[in-house]
Amino acid sequence: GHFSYTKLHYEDGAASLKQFLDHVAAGLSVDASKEDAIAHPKTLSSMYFYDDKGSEIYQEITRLREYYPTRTELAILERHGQVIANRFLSNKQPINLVELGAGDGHKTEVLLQYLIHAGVEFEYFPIDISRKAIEQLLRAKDQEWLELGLKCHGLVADHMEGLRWLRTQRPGVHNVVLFLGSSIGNYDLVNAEKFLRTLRTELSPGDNLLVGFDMKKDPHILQNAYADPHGVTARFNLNLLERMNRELGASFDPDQFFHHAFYNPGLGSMESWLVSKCEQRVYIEALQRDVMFLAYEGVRTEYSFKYTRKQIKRLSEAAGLGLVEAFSDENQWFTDALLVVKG
Ligand code: AVI
Repeated sequence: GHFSYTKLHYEDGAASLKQFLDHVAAGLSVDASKEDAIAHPKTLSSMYFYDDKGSEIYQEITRLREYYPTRTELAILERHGQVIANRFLSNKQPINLVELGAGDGHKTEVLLQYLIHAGVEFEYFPIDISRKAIEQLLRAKDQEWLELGLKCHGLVADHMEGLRWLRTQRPGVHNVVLFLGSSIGNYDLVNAEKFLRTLRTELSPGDNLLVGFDMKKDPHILQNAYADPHGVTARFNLNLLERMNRELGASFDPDQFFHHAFYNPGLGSMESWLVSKCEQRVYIEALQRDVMFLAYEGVRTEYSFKYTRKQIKRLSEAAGLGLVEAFSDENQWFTDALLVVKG
């Protein structure tokens, strides 16, 4: 391949397995026969969806007709890419285009094309914690990017580690950070603000962010996207049980659980749950103990918060960022918000 990458993150299999185990121990320790279980159900974090199998199923989700966010964001970048590129051009300085969690790079491709054609001088730095993800991205795009004359350098790193590295390697270069695909929605509102604020501390006044937000809309549309009739999202959710079987020696029978997704208008969030079909006991070898499930007891596995323009502005400002411009599709189903680090 032509493109290089730098590995900052030392992938310690034992440490990450221990982290997963501790998370599962804490999340599944709730005894549903006790009073407080109503306010505090069993939970697991959606960040554990994304093992190799889960990432593959997620890619499948993004291609579903019912899952509108990916193609809608693609349409936004096609529609507004020129304007976005011109904004960066008018700054008249070279840019680090930094992407957090690049995925298959398909959406970014559109933006890269616009930047190149507008004559913006930039280098592209995709950052991902997974070496496999960076290698795949570089391998897939190698030839194409070479022909475009693009300079690209992958970073296998934690998001913040990667930004810190860039600051030492390319001091004073204007950063434009891409955080696309509404991943910010998987944080609750407190943690979304915390995430943006942490990001801001790694950046300098005047640096930009382009952040994808899924917008509030008719819950039927959301329902169809997160409980698709093909059962792909169900497989995605149930893979978490199989991951515990694979990695923690658990004895989950995925057929004894079902995927349940719904919109919570009080929170303004989609919620995904795994619901036990019957009263059952599951042994987790790595914990050396059983976990009990009552019939129809649920484990909450995901939030996916939906935003309004006002909330995007409020969240940004609470994190010390200014909302420069919000780019949406014609239905206002999705927004890519261009933010600036305030001085
Ligand atoms: C990765 N994240 C933005 C997706 C979402 O829409 O919250 C994950 C997903 N969950 C179910 N379908 C897709």
